[in-house]
Amino acid sequence: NAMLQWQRTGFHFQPEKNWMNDPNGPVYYKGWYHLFYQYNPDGAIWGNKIAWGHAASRDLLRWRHLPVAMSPDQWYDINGVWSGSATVLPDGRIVMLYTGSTNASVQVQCLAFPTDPSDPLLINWTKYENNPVMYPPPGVGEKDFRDPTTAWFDGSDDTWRLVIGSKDDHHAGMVMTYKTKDFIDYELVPGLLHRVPGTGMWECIDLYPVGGLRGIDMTEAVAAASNNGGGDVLHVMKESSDDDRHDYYALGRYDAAKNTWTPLDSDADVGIGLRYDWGKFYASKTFYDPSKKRRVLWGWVGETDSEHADVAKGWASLQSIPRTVVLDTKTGSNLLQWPVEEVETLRTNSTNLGGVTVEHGSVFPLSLHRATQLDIEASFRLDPLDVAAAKEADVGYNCSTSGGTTGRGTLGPFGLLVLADARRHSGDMERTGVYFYVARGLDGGLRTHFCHDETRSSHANDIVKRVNVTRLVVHEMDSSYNQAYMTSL
Ligand code: DQQ
Repeated sequence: NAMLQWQRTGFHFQPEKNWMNDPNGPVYYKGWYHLFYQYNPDGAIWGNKIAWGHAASRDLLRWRHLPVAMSPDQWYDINGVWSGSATVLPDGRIVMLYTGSTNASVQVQCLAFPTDPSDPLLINWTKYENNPVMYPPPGVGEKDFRDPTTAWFDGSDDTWRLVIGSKDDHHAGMVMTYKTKDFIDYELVPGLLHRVPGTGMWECIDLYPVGGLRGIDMTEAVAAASNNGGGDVLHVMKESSDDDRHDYYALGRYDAAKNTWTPLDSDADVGIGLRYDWGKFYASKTFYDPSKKRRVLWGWVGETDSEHADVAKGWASLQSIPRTVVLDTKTGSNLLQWPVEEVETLRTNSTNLGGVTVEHGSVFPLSLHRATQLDIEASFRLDPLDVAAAKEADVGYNCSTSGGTTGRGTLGPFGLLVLADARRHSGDMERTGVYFYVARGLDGGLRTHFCHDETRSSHANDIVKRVNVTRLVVHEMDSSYNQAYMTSL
Protein backbone atom coordinates (compact mmCIF):
# COMPACT_ATOMS: atom_id res chain seq x y z
CA ASN A 1 0.00 0.00 0.00
CA ALA A 2 1.67 3.18 -1.20
CA MET A 3 -0.02 5.12 1.61
CA LEU A 4 1.86 3.25 4.28
CA GLN A 5 5.12 4.70 5.47
CA TRP A 6 7.24 2.04 7.14
CA GLN A 7 9.41 3.80 9.61
CA ARG A 8 12.94 2.55 10.03
CA THR A 9 14.74 3.19 13.29
CA GLY A 10 17.07 6.11 13.86
CA PHE A 11 19.63 4.54 16.16
CA HIS A 12 18.44 1.10 17.17
CA PHE A 13 20.43 -1.39 15.14
CA GLN A 14 18.65 -3.16 12.32
CA PRO A 15 19.91 -4.85 9.14
CA GLU A 16 19.33 -3.13 5.82
CA LYS A 17 16.51 -5.59 5.16
CA ASN A 18 15.03 -8.98 6.13
CA TRP A 19 14.51 -10.81 9.38
CA MET A 20 16.74 -10.54 12.47
CA ASN A 21 16.53 -12.13 15.90
CA ASP A 22 19.08 -12.80 18.66
CA PRO A 23 22.27 -10.77 19.08
CA ASN A 24 25.24 -13.11 18.78
CA GLY A 25 28.95 -13.02 19.69
CA PRO A 26 29.23 -9.34 20.67
CA VAL A 27 32.91 -8.51 21.08
CA TYR A 28 35.37 -5.62 21.02
CA TYR A 29 38.29 -6.22 18.64
CA LYS A 30 41.04 -3.86 17.48
CA GLY A 31 39.00 -0.72 18.10
CA TRP A 32 35.71 -2.06 16.67
CA TYR A 33 32.59 -3.33 18.35
CA HIS A 34 31.22 -6.33 16.49
CA LEU A 35 27.65 -7.42 16.52
CA PHE A 36 26.55 -10.65 14.88
CA TYR A 37 22.89 -11.58 14.78
CA GLN A 38 20.45 -14.27 13.75
CA TYR A 39 19.56 -13.34 10.20
CA ASN A 40 17.42 -14.68 7.38
CA PRO A 41 19.03 -13.49 4.12
CA ASP A 42 15.97 -14.63 2.17
CA GLY A 43 13.13 -12.70 3.75
CA ALA A 44 11.44 -10.96 6.65
CA ILE A 45 10.38 -14.07 8.59
CA TRP A 46 12.31 -16.55 10.76
CA GLY A 47 13.18 -19.71 8.85
CA ASN A 48 15.27 -22.83 8.92
CA LYS A 49 18.14 -21.19 7.05
CA ILE A 50 19.27 -18.76 9.70
CA ALA A 51 22.74 -17.28 9.14
CA TRP A 52 24.91 -14.91 11.15
CA GLY A 53 24.51 -11.34 9.97
CA HIS A 54 27.37 -9.01 10.92
CA ALA A 55 27.99 -5.32 11.55
CA ALA A 56 30.78 -3.33 13.18
CA SER A 57 30.90 0.04 14.88
CA ARG A 58 33.41 2.27 16.63
CA ASP A 59 30.85 3.77 19.00
CA LEU A 60 27.99 1.25 19.40
CA LEU A 61 25.72 3.70 17.57
CA ARG A 62 26.76 4.03 13.95
CA TRP A 63 27.06 0.65 12.27
CA ARG A 64 28.78 -0.53 9.17
CA HIS A 65 26.89 -3.42 7.60
CA LEU A 66 29.22 -6.27 6.69
CA PRO A 67 28.76 -9.46 4.66
CA VAL A 68 27.04 -12.45 6.27
CA ALA A 69 29.68 -14.00 8.56
CA MET A 70 28.46 -17.61 8.57
CA SER A 71 25.84 -19.38 6.48
CA PRO A 72 24.18 -22.77 7.02
CA ASP A 73 26.35 -24.70 4.58
CA GLN A 74 27.62 -27.78 6.47
CA TRP A 75 25.79 -30.94 7.54
CA TYR A 76 26.12 -29.86 11.17
CA ASP A 77 24.50 -26.42 10.68
CA ILE A 78 22.49 -26.84 7.49
CA ASN A 79 19.24 -26.17 9.40
CA GLY A 80 20.60 -23.00 10.95
CA VAL A 81 23.68 -21.26 12.32
CA TRP A 82 22.10 -20.51 15.66
CA SER A 83 23.09 -18.40 18.63
CA GLY A 84 26.50 -18.31 20.21
CA SER A 85 29.19 -16.23 21.87
CA ALA A 86 32.70 -14.96 21.42
CA THR A 87 35.63 -15.58 23.75
CA VAL A 88 38.78 -13.45 23.55
CA LEU A 89 41.90 -15.43 24.50
CA PRO A 90 44.73 -13.76 26.47
CA ASP A 91 46.76 -13.37 23.25
CA GLY A 92 43.86 -11.50 21.62
CA ARG A 93 42.61 -14.29 19.36
CA ILE A 94 38.86 -14.81 19.10
CA VAL A 95 37.12 -18.14 19.45
CA MET A 96 33.49 -18.28 18.37
CA LEU A 97 31.16 -21.02 19.60
CA TYR A 98 27.68 -21.37 18.16
CA THR A 99 24.86 -23.89 17.95
CA GLY A 100 24.37 -25.71 14.68
CA SER A 101 21.07 -27.33 13.81
CA THR A 102 22.17 -30.43 11.89
CA ASN A 103 20.69 -32.12 8.83
CA ALA A 104 18.67 -34.16 11.35
CA SER A 105 17.78 -31.03 13.39
CA VAL A 106 20.01 -32.10 16.29
CA GLN A 107 21.50 -29.21 18.26
CA VAL A 108 25.30 -29.40 18.37
CA GLN A 109 27.97 -26.87 19.33
CA CYS A 110 30.41 -25.70 16.69
CA LEU A 111 33.62 -23.73 16.60
CA ALA A 112 34.70 -20.96 14.21
CA PHE A 113 37.63 -18.52 13.95
CA PRO A 114 38.35 -15.29 12.10
CA THR A 115 40.04 -16.28 8.84
CA ASP A 116 42.29 -13.22 8.97
CA PRO A 117 42.95 -12.09 12.56
CA SER A 118 44.74 -8.99 11.26
CA ASP A 119 41.47 -7.71 9.77
CA PRO A 120 39.83 -5.46 12.39
CA LEU A 121 36.50 -5.88 10.60
CA LEU A 122 36.68 -9.69 10.93
CA ILE A 123 34.94 -10.10 7.59
CA ASN A 124 35.72 -13.76 6.91
CA TRP A 125 35.09 -16.69 9.22
CA THR A 126 36.39 -20.26 9.07
CA LYS A 127 34.46 -23.10 10.64
CA TYR A 128 36.58 -25.69 12.42
CA GLU A 129 37.18 -28.67 10.13
CA ASN A 130 36.14 -31.28 12.71
CA ASN A 131 32.91 -29.64 13.83
CA PRO A 132 30.79 -30.27 15.79
CA VAL A 133 32.70 -30.14 19.05
CA MET A 134 29.80 -30.97 21.40
CA TYR A 135 26.75 -33.22 21.08
CA PRO A 136 23.79 -33.34 23.46
CA PRO A 137 24.96 -35.42 26.44
CA PRO A 138 23.06 -38.57 27.53
CA GLY A 139 19.65 -37.70 28.96
CA VAL A 140 19.45 -34.30 27.23
CA GLY A 141 16.97 -33.87 24.38
CA GLU A 142 18.62 -33.45 21.00
CA LYS A 143 16.57 -30.30 20.42
CA ASP A 144 17.21 -28.90 23.91
CA PHE A 145 20.91 -28.11 23.82
CA ARG A 146 21.82 -24.69 22.58
CA ASP A 147 23.38 -21.23 22.87
CA PRO A 148 26.88 -21.58 24.40
CA THR A 149 28.09 -18.63 26.49
CA THR A 150 31.38 -16.80 26.39
CA ALA A 151 34.04 -18.97 28.07
CA TRP A 152 36.15 -17.89 31.04
CA PHE A 153 39.45 -19.21 32.31
CA ASP A 154 39.67 -21.12 35.58
CA GLY A 155 43.22 -21.25 36.94
CA SER A 156 42.40 -24.03 39.43
CA ASP A 157 42.75 -26.63 36.69
CA ASP A 158 43.79 -24.42 33.75
CA THR A 159 40.60 -24.97 31.80
CA TRP A 160 38.15 -22.73 29.99
CA ARG A 161 34.56 -23.12 31.10
CA LEU A 162 31.27 -22.22 29.52
CA VAL A 163 27.64 -23.03 30.10
CA ILE A 164 24.77 -24.21 27.92
CA GLY A 165 21.05 -24.11 28.67
CA SER A 166 18.55 -26.92 28.41
CA LYS A 167 15.50 -28.42 30.10
CA ASP A 168 14.83 -31.81 31.62
CA ASP A 169 11.86 -34.09 31.16
CA HIS A 170 10.16 -32.54 34.21
CA HIS A 171 10.03 -29.19 32.42
CA ALA A 172 12.77 -27.72 34.62
CA GLY A 173 15.09 -25.18 33.01
CA MET A 174 18.72 -26.06 33.62
CA VAL A 175 22.31 -25.07 32.98
CA MET A 176 25.24 -27.39 32.26
CA THR A 177 28.92 -26.49 32.55
CA TYR A 178 31.60 -27.71 30.15
CA LYS A 179 35.33 -27.38 30.47
CA THR A 180 38.03 -27.48 27.82
CA LYS A 181 41.73 -26.79 27.42
CA ASP A 182 41.73 -26.20 23.68
CA PHE A 183 38.10 -25.49 22.63
CA ILE A 184 38.20 -28.76 20.70
CA ASP A 185 37.72 -31.42 23.39
CA TYR A 186 35.12 -30.70 26.05
CA GLU A 187 34.24 -32.39 29.27
CA LEU A 188 30.83 -32.07 30.93
CA VAL A 189 31.38 -30.96 34.54
CA PRO A 190 29.39 -33.33 36.81
CA GLY A 191 26.17 -31.99 38.29
CA LEU A 192 24.11 -29.04 37.09
CA LEU A 193 25.17 -25.46 37.62
CA HIS A 194 21.53 -24.61 38.28
CA ARG A 195 17.98 -25.89 37.72
CA VAL A 196 14.56 -24.35 38.35
CA PRO A 197 11.45 -26.58 38.13
CA GLY A 198 8.56 -25.52 35.93
CA THR A 199 10.44 -22.94 33.86
CA GLY A 200 10.89 -24.91 30.62
CA MET A 201 13.69 -24.58 28.09
CA TRP A 202 16.36 -22.04 28.99
CA GLU A 203 17.68 -20.35 25.88
CA CYS A 204 20.64 -17.98 25.60
CA ILE A 205 22.05 -18.33 29.13
CA ASP A 206 24.24 -15.48 30.31
CA LEU A 207 26.44 -15.65 33.42
CA TYR A 208 28.54 -12.70 34.53
CA PRO A 209 29.88 -10.89 37.58
CA VAL A 210 28.66 -7.54 38.87
CA GLY A 211 30.03 -5.46 41.73
CA GLY A 212 30.79 -1.75 41.78
CA LEU A 213 30.20 0.69 38.94
CA ARG A 214 32.88 -0.82 36.74
CA GLY A 215 32.15 -3.89 34.63
CA ILE A 216 34.01 -7.10 35.46
CA ASP A 217 35.32 -9.74 33.16
CA MET A 218 34.33 -13.26 34.21
CA THR A 219 37.92 -14.58 34.13
CA GLU A 220 38.97 -11.70 36.38
CA ALA A 221 36.18 -12.47 38.87
CA VAL A 222 37.02 -16.18 39.01
CA ALA A 223 40.70 -15.39 39.64
CA ALA A 224 39.79 -12.87 42.36
CA ALA A 225 37.45 -15.37 44.03
CA SER A 226 40.19 -18.01 44.24
CA ASN A 227 42.68 -15.47 45.65
CA ASN A 228 40.61 -13.54 48.14
CA GLY A 229 37.06 -14.85 48.09
CA GLY A 230 35.94 -12.32 45.48
CA GLY A 231 34.75 -9.61 47.86
CA ASP A 232 31.31 -8.19 47.11
CA VAL A 233 31.07 -9.58 43.62
CA LEU A 234 27.79 -11.28 42.72
CA HIS A 235 26.99 -13.30 39.62
CA VAL A 236 24.01 -12.64 37.39
CA MET A 237 22.42 -15.66 35.79
CA LYS A 238 20.04 -14.92 32.93
CA GLU A 239 17.89 -17.24 30.88
CA SER A 240 15.52 -16.60 28.02
CA SER A 241 12.36 -18.53 28.75
CA ASP A 242 11.07 -20.30 25.67
CA ASP A 243 7.74 -20.79 27.53
CA ASP A 244 6.82 -17.11 27.77
CA ARG A 245 9.56 -15.41 25.71
CA HIS A 246 10.91 -13.18 28.48
CA ASP A 247 14.45 -12.68 29.76
CA TYR A 248 14.70 -13.50 33.46
CA TYR A 249 17.66 -12.98 35.75
CA ALA A 250 18.64 -13.41 39.35
CA LEU A 251 21.62 -12.39 41.44
CA GLY A 252 23.54 -15.14 43.11
CA ARG A 253 26.88 -16.60 44.04
CA TYR A 254 28.95 -18.71 41.70
CA ASP A 255 31.16 -21.34 43.28
CA ALA A 256 33.58 -22.60 40.63
CA ALA A 257 34.98 -25.43 42.75
CA LYS A 258 31.53 -26.85 43.50
CA ASN A 259 30.14 -25.96 40.08
CA THR A 260 27.11 -24.33 41.64
CA TRP A 261 25.36 -21.01 41.28
CA THR A 262 23.02 -20.18 44.18
CA PRO A 263 20.46 -17.36 44.11
CA LEU A 264 20.62 -14.76 46.88
CA ASP A 265 16.87 -15.12 47.26
CA SER A 266 15.36 -18.45 46.28
CA ASP A 267 11.92 -16.83 45.99
CA ALA A 268 13.32 -14.66 43.21
CA ASP A 269 15.18 -17.42 41.40
CA VAL A 270 15.99 -17.36 37.67
CA GLY A 271 12.84 -17.67 35.58
CA ILE A 272 10.42 -16.79 38.38
CA GLY A 273 11.75 -13.45 39.60
CA LEU A 274 13.34 -10.40 38.05
CA ARG A 275 13.25 -9.48 34.40
CA TYR A 276 15.54 -7.22 32.39
CA ASP A 277 12.68 -5.56 30.67
CA TRP A 278 8.89 -5.71 30.70
CA GLY A 279 8.47 -4.85 27.05
CA LYS A 280 9.59 -6.89 24.06
CA PHE A 281 13.16 -7.90 24.82
CA TYR A 282 14.48 -11.43 24.35
CA ALA A 283 17.52 -13.66 23.80
CA SER A 284 19.77 -10.96 25.19
CA LYS A 285 23.48 -11.21 25.75
CA THR A 286 26.13 -9.14 27.52
CA PHE A 287 29.80 -8.69 26.75
CA TYR A 288 32.63 -7.14 28.68
CA ASP A 289 33.99 -4.04 26.94
CA PRO A 290 37.67 -3.76 27.93
CA SER A 291 38.06 -0.33 26.33
CA LYS A 292 35.58 1.29 28.71
CA LYS A 293 35.63 -1.33 31.45
CA ARG A 294 31.91 -1.86 31.37
CA ARG A 295 29.41 -4.62 30.78
CA VAL A 296 27.12 -3.98 27.85
CA LEU A 297 23.76 -5.66 27.25
CA TRP A 298 22.06 -6.24 23.91
CA GLY A 299 18.59 -7.67 23.42
CA TRP A 300 16.44 -8.63 20.48
CA VAL A 301 13.35 -6.44 20.18
CA GLY A 302 10.80 -8.38 18.17
CA GLU A 303 8.18 -5.93 17.09
CA THR A 304 4.46 -6.36 17.48
CA ASP A 305 3.83 -6.10 13.75
CA SER A 306 2.09 -9.05 12.15
CA GLU A 307 3.97 -11.36 9.84
CA HIS A 308 1.95 -9.93 6.98
CA ALA A 309 3.17 -6.42 7.84
CA ASP A 310 6.75 -7.63 8.21
CA VAL A 311 6.70 -9.17 4.75
CA ALA A 312 5.21 -5.98 3.30
CA LYS A 313 7.93 -3.90 5.01
CA GLY A 314 10.69 -6.27 3.94
CA TRP A 315 12.22 -6.25 7.41
CA ALA A 316 11.46 -7.33 10.94
CA SER A 317 12.94 -6.70 14.39
CA LEU A 318 15.60 -4.49 15.86
CA GLN A 319 18.18 -4.61 18.61
CA SER A 320 17.83 -2.62 21.80
CA ILE A 321 20.03 0.39 22.30
CA PRO A 322 23.03 -1.21 24.04
CA ARG A 323 22.79 -0.73 27.80
CA THR A 324 25.42 -0.56 30.50
CA VAL A 325 24.56 -2.97 33.32
CA VAL A 326 25.62 -2.49 36.93
CA LEU A 327 24.54 -3.79 40.30
CA ASP A 328 22.14 -1.52 42.14
CA THR A 329 24.35 -1.10 45.17
CA LYS A 330 21.60 0.70 47.09
CA THR A 331 19.40 -2.38 47.19
CA GLY A 332 21.98 -5.08 46.39
CA SER A 333 19.07 -7.07 45.00
CA ASN A 334 18.60 -5.91 41.41
CA LEU A 335 20.49 -4.54 38.41
CA LEU A 336 20.48 -1.03 37.00
CA GLN A 337 20.56 -0.53 33.24
CA TRP A 338 21.25 2.66 31.33
CA PRO A 339 21.77 3.38 27.61
CA VAL A 340 25.53 3.41 26.88
CA GLU A 341 27.05 6.87 27.43
CA GLU A 342 27.73 7.24 23.69
CA VAL A 343 24.01 7.89 23.24
CA GLU A 344 24.53 11.32 24.74
CA THR A 345 26.71 12.30 21.76
CA LEU A 346 23.59 12.05 19.59
CA ARG A 347 21.99 15.00 21.32
CA THR A 348 22.12 18.08 19.15
CA ASN A 349 20.01 20.75 20.76
CA SER A 350 18.08 20.59 23.95
CA THR A 351 14.96 22.16 25.38
CA ASN A 352 14.57 22.52 29.10
CA LEU A 353 10.97 22.57 30.27
CA GLY A 354 11.53 22.93 33.99
CA GLY A 355 8.88 23.79 36.53
CA VAL A 356 5.83 22.37 34.79
CA THR A 357 2.88 21.60 37.02
CA VAL A 358 0.75 18.82 35.65
CA GLU A 359 -2.73 19.08 37.10
CA HIS A 360 -4.84 16.00 37.75
CA GLY A 361 -6.40 14.66 34.60
CA SER A 362 -4.62 17.08 32.28
CA VAL A 363 -2.32 16.70 29.30
CA PHE A 364 0.45 19.25 28.92
CA PRO A 365 1.67 19.56 25.31
CA LEU A 366 5.43 20.04 25.06
CA SER A 367 6.43 22.46 22.35
CA LEU A 368 9.73 21.25 20.98
CA HIS A 369 12.01 21.86 18.05
CA ARG A 370 11.13 19.87 15.01
CA ALA A 371 12.87 16.54 15.46
CA THR A 372 12.54 12.95 14.35
CA GLN A 373 14.21 11.50 17.44
CA LEU A 374 13.89 12.68 21.00
CA ASP A 375 15.86 11.71 24.06
CA ILE A 376 13.76 12.68 27.05
CA GLU A 377 14.92 12.94 30.63
CA ALA A 378 12.07 13.62 32.99
CA SER A 379 12.10 14.06 36.73
CA PHE A 380 8.80 14.09 38.60
CA ARG A 381 7.98 15.40 42.01
CA LEU A 382 4.73 14.51 43.69
CA ASP A 383 2.73 17.09 45.58
CA PRO A 384 3.16 16.23 49.28
CA LEU A 385 -0.55 16.97 49.83
CA ASP A 386 -1.42 14.29 47.30
CA VAL A 387 1.00 11.89 48.92
CA ALA A 388 -0.64 12.50 52.27
CA ALA A 389 -4.06 11.99 50.70
CA ALA A 390 -3.11 8.68 49.08
CA LYS A 391 -4.93 6.09 51.11
CA GLU A 392 -5.06 2.35 50.81
CA ALA A 393 -7.50 2.73 47.91
CA ASP A 394 -4.91 1.77 45.33
CA VAL A 395 -3.56 -1.33 47.05
CA GLY A 396 -3.42 -3.98 44.37
CA TYR A 397 -2.83 -1.51 41.57
CA ASN A 398 -1.86 -3.37 38.45
CA CYS A 399 -0.71 -1.61 35.25
CA SER A 400 -2.26 -4.25 33.04
CA THR A 401 -5.72 -4.25 34.57
CA SER A 402 -6.12 -0.82 36.14
CA GLY A 403 -7.13 1.23 33.13
CA GLY A 404 -3.79 2.22 31.59
CA THR A 405 -3.26 5.93 30.98
CA THR A 406 -6.96 6.66 31.35
CA GLY A 407 -7.28 5.33 34.90
CA ARG A 408 -7.48 7.94 37.63
CA GLY A 409 -5.90 7.84 41.07
CA THR A 410 -4.47 10.28 43.57
CA LEU A 411 -0.84 9.65 42.59
CA GLY A 412 -1.16 8.61 39.00
CA PRO A 413 -1.04 7.91 36.23
CA PHE A 414 1.52 10.58 35.32
CA GLY A 415 4.22 10.49 32.68
CA LEU A 416 4.65 11.01 28.96
CA LEU A 417 2.54 10.38 25.90
CA VAL A 418 5.13 9.52 23.26
CA LEU A 419 4.93 8.60 19.57
CA ALA A 420 1.86 10.77 19.53
CA ASP A 421 0.41 11.79 16.21
CA ALA A 422 0.27 15.59 16.46
CA ARG A 423 -1.84 15.84 13.33
CA ARG A 424 -4.81 14.35 15.08
CA HIS A 425 -5.74 16.19 18.19
CA SER A 426 -8.76 14.06 18.62
CA GLY A 427 -9.76 11.28 20.93
CA ASP A 428 -8.36 8.63 18.66
CA MET A 429 -4.92 10.19 18.29
CA GLU A 430 -2.20 7.55 18.24
CA ARG A 431 -0.10 7.72 21.38
CA THR A 432 1.83 5.44 23.68
CA GLY A 433 1.64 6.24 27.38
CA VAL A 434 4.81 5.76 29.40
CA TYR A 435 3.81 6.50 32.95
CA PHE A 436 4.13 6.06 36.65
CA TYR A 437 1.47 5.18 39.15
CA VAL A 438 2.28 5.47 42.81
CA ALA A 439 0.13 3.47 45.19
CA ARG A 440 0.26 2.59 48.83
CA GLY A 441 1.16 -0.97 49.64
CA LEU A 442 -0.43 -3.00 52.41
CA ASP A 443 2.47 -2.03 54.65
CA GLY A 444 1.63 1.68 54.19
CA GLY A 445 4.75 2.38 52.09
CA LEU A 446 4.63 3.80 48.57
CA ARG A 447 5.00 1.48 45.59
CA THR A 448 5.93 2.93 42.23
CA HIS A 449 4.58 1.16 39.19
CA PHE A 450 6.16 1.98 35.84
CA CYS A 451 3.92 1.07 32.96
CA HIS A 452 3.48 1.58 29.27
CA ASP A 453 0.16 1.54 27.56
CA GLU A 454 0.08 0.43 23.95
CA THR A 455 -3.67 0.19 23.66
CA ARG A 456 -3.90 3.42 21.66
CA SER A 457 -0.43 3.17 20.13
CA SER A 458 -1.52 2.46 16.59
CA HIS A 459 -4.50 2.55 14.27
CA ALA A 460 -3.31 -0.76 12.84
CA ASN A 461 -5.60 -3.59 13.89
CA ASP A 462 -3.29 -6.54 13.28
CA ILE A 463 -0.81 -5.92 16.08
CA VAL A 464 -0.66 -6.82 19.74
CA LYS A 465 -1.42 -3.87 22.01
CA ARG A 466 -0.87 -4.38 25.70
CA VAL A 467 -0.42 -2.45 28.89
CA ASN A 468 2.90 -3.51 30.30
CA VAL A 469 4.18 -3.40 33.79
CA THR A 470 7.69 -2.81 34.96
CA ARG A 471 8.46 -3.51 38.56
CA LEU A 472 10.51 -0.49 39.37
CA VAL A 473 12.66 0.13 42.37
CA VAL A 474 12.44 3.81 43.15
CA HIS A 475 14.83 5.09 45.74
CA GLU A 476 12.75 7.28 47.98
CA MET A 477 14.42 10.60 48.58
CA ASP A 478 12.41 11.19 51.71
CA SER A 479 9.06 10.05 52.97
CA SER A 480 7.14 12.81 51.24
CA TYR A 481 8.01 12.23 47.61
CA ASN A 482 9.42 9.80 45.15
CA GLN A 483 11.75 10.72 42.39
CA ALA A 484 12.64 8.79 39.31
CA TYR A 485 14.41 9.52 36.09
CA MET A 486 13.85 7.88 32.81
CA THR A 487 15.27 8.09 29.38
CA SER A 488 13.52 7.04 26.25
CA LEU A 489 14.98 7.12 22.79
N1 DQQ B 1 17.07 -18.29 18.67
C1 DQQ B 1 18.09 -19.12 18.09
C2 DQQ B 1 18.38 -20.19 19.08
C3 DQQ B 1 17.92 -19.58 20.36
C4 DQQ B 1 16.71 -18.83 19.95
C5 DQQ B 1 17.60 -19.61 16.76
C6 DQQ B 1 16.31 -17.76 20.93
O1 DQQ B 1 19.76 -20.50 19.12
O2 DQQ B 1 17.69 -20.56 21.35
O3 DQQ B 1 17.33 -18.53 15.89
O4 DQQ B 1 15.55 -16.76 20.31
